[in-house]
Amino acid sequence: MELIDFYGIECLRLKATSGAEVLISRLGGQVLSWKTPDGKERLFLSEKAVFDGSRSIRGGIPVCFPQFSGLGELPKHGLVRQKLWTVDSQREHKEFALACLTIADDEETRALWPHPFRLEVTVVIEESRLDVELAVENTGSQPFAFTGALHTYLRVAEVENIHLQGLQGLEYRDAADGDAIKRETAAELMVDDQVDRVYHGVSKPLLLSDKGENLGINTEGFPEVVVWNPWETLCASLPDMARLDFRRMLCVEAAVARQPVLLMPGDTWLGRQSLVAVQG
Ligand code: TA6
Repeated sequence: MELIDFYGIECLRLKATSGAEVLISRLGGQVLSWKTPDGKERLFLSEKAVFDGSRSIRGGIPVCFPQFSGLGELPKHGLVRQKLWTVDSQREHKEFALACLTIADDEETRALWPHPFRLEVTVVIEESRLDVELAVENTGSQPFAFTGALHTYLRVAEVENIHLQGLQGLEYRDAADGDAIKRETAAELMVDDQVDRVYHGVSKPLLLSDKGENLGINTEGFPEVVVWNPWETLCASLPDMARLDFRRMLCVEAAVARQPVLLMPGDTWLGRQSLVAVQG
């Protein structure tokens, strides 16, 4: 484990003996890079990402809490993406490496959302697998409700060539079509236009195929999966993405969005996303 300076922010680099590597930013408590033992980068991080805290870092795995997207009165995707998290613990043990980052409510968060909380993000790498677990603890004396996500930006060779399996038959809210509720009919989702969908009740692993590379995507605790690609026009309007970056990324997010979680005082909620790279 080493603490390094990455574009001016403190980051934790973890390595496993397999050669797997992960880079986690204290800003946002966000994984920025995940390399499998073959040296291949699996996450998308925009070359135009901003690292000064004035906006969230575009790429990796941003943590959205206590609000997913614009589902409420708070800033989009909540309050913790631009905050400095604390490295709580880390461990490298031969074939696996693990780190825990935490953040709690402060004056700034309470001014917008009056609830005491503690979040813990645990990142584990092992061989060709990355696990990211989000724990949300209600440290106050009143219940609170939240939505949120692990807003994972996957790196793809060419988004028009990807196939995402496992969503067929599921209901989804199409945020790119006036929030219309639809049902997925395709056995494999392909992307050739803007996609912004919240799939409900996802209980089985997904498989992303990208030019002979396969990535298994599994979630626990998070009932929804969000699939997002801004496509050409929206991408061109985002100041922290290059014009053609939409071709190199696909967000497949683990989310709790449709039904907020009601968390009682002293209780902890857990959600996890696991990514497993498998040879094609
Ligand atoms: O999760 C999908 C989404 O909510 C999209 O609607 C899109 O706006 C994306 O997140 C990125 O949001 P951001 O605030 O990071 O630009």
